[in-house]
Amino acid sequence: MKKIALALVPMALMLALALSGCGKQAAGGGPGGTTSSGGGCKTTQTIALSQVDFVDHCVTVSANQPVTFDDPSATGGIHIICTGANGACQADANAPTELGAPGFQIQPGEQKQVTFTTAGTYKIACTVHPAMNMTVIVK
Ligand SMILES: [Cu+2]
Repeated sequence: MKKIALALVPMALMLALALSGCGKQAAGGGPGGTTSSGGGCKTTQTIALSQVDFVDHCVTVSANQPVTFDDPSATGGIHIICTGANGACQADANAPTELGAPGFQIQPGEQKQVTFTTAGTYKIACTVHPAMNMTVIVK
């Protein structure tokens, strides 16, 4: 009887460890473990466009490196992009000149490169689609 009891103690301990280990894994895992950083903004030098919207609504880019607006031929649309909000251009002295009013037009299959030289937060809009808004954080 004593031998059986001694054998059961390590088994019970291992079972307890296994259960607590599973609990920790479940708590740590989740949908948040992607490449995004900086408060939900995706770090990238490419701003993808869809037919009527930006694919990502907040991106973090590096200053003094080209940022590419990418309008795919299959899934893109016709856009006129500028700094602003809700379909209206708003001047931003620190933004690239291409983003000043009236903005630049881009069509499916085209790419447009601009370079932000000043760190800051920029609101980007499309005058064709008033609901098309995004934020670019330049670091
Ligand atoms: Cu648009």
